[in-house]
Amino acid sequence: MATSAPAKSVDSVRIQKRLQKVGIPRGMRDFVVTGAKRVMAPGEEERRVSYLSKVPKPRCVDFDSFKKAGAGFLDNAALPEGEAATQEAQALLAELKATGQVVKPARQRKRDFLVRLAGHAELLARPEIADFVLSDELLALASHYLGQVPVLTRFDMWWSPINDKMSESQFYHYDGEDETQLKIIVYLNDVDLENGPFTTLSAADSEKVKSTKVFAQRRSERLDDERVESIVGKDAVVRIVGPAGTLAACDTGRCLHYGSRAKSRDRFILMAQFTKFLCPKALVPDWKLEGDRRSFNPLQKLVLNVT
Ligand SMILES: O=C(O)CCC(=O)C(=O)O
Repeated sequence: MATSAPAKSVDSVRIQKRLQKVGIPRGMRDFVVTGAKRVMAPGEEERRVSYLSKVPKPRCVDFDSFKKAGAGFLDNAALPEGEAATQEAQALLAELKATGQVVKPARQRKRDFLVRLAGHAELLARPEIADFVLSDELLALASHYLGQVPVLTRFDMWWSPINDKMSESQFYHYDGEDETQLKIIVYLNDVDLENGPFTTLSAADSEKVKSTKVFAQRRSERLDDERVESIVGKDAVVRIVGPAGTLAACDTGRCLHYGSRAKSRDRFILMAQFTKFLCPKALVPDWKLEGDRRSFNPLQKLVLNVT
């Protein structure tokens, strides 16, 4: 596979906004963006699909069960890089706290239950963290799950301060970027039922909710617990609780999910998002990796879309 130049892409977020402004419906907008991505990088998606034959199957989940459920814990033993990444991210967090950077930005008053503390540039500059998010095992999971070598579209550290809010992503919802995508979650402190665990339904249970009148057939829909649980029952709810270092993955395009209902203590996480190359609503980011001159292998280059 040629990795001589990063695949060209389009600013899907900007195009989506412009088309929305002039009243183009969602389905048509997605069609236009996907088409534009295809034109800018002919054959790229097909190359990413065929590269899959070179990627071993993941061992950090029972793959067939995971594929069906769309969400679950990852086995730390199969992802040994997770421990060093957690420690390094905790060290970064300690630095941010010591330098007074763990503060709620004034402009983010509405969404102050989930605050971004660090982005991909700071995280990927730390080898222990990059080695985890670009580990063979994690990329095997994301690639086989999505049926192609995906793009790492976001990678951030998030802080969920204690809050008594109930808004936006604290309600059950699907993520809007694509109908399938994969988010990887790493807990940086212990998370129990009181400090806002990431919470999800399986893809099948989500589908049950989606097929009823409760769901208004808009992907941006937010649903309260009562309405959801009246359909699938309380036992269907999967709460990702565990000590610092807990690893989980969720297809937030297929699984209704929520989080950050932090009542007793703050929650700190790393979250990486992998999407298909032609994802209609995610950027193929222009990763700025100047600070990091380590060499990436061909699979990592594809995931980062760098040369
Ligand atoms: O705060 C959380 O745990 C949920 C975040 C979320 O909904 C998302 O990243 O899609």
